[in-house]
Amino acid sequence: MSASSPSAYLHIAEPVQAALAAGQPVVALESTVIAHGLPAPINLEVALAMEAAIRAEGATPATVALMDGRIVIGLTEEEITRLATSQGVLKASRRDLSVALAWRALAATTVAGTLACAALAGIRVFATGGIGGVHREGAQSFDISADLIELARSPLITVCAGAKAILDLALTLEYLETQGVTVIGYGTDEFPAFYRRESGLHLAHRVDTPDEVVAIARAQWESGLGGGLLVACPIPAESALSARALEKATEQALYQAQVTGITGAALTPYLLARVADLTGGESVTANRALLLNNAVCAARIARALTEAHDL
Ligand code: PSU
Ligand code: MN
Repeated sequence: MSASSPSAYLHIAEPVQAALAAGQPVVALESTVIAHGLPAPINLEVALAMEAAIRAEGATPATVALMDGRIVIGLTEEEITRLATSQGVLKASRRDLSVALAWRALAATTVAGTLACAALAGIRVFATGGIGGVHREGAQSFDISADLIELARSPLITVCAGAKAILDLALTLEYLETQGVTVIGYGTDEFPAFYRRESGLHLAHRVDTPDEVVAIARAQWESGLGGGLLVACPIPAESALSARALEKATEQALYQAQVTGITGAALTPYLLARVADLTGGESVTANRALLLNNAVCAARIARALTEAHDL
């Protein structure tokens, strides 16, 4: 077998290619949130609204997925619709990427999968909702999302609203530290808890502007240190949910997962669906608000990055 160019497996859509070549801002978006994280039909609406929010900020969105044997960077509206409305879409973390390519499967990329693919395309900024993390009782189950390793590995700035309380947030932060991931609070001193602005967990570093994020990213990359940065941006105050309803739903979802015997890659989508059901429409509205907020924040960082320097 002759060595083949990685570009045979990589399709960068024309608008994304043009923006990258011109040094214009690009924001990568994941697709597991579309296929497995949000219920239909709001999944499609939110995916398109995130792209529109990024364009309104003067950046180019690049939603990532695997289809027809290729990594696609910058899905068309038709391709996003296919992902949002198809049954049996694979959930691709880093370990699944090569298999999905070989099988020519339709696969949505997680944070880890998206980071790995976006890095191949040279994209530097990525917006998601919540990252995966260390599951509760992860010390026994070893269920630690590959997101945490990929955040350390890929040279991107990931903007998230923290992680959901279905996870052990304290262990998640410990593990990010172990992996050497720089975690920065954006306008906050605490690690945000997705639907809620606070978790009670203090962060070592805080910034309040896109330029400050860019200064840190440049220091990290131009010094040769490399790796990724996690920017934790709390949900807007007016969209945040109260603690009590969430705790009950989370406990119940975790209990149901345990008695049903759900583990591995299926666990996060199962818990997300149960919590969404148990909290009703309210949690989905909050989810939408934080995703759009992160898209805007990421677009502003991407803009500041291209204005600062060509990296
Ligand atoms: N958390 C959410 N919504 C999501 C996810 C996490 O609130 O949609 C998705 C992301 O794509 C994340 C993935 O990368 O779940 C983590 O899955 P796992 O725990 O299996 O690594
Ligand atoms: Mn897992």
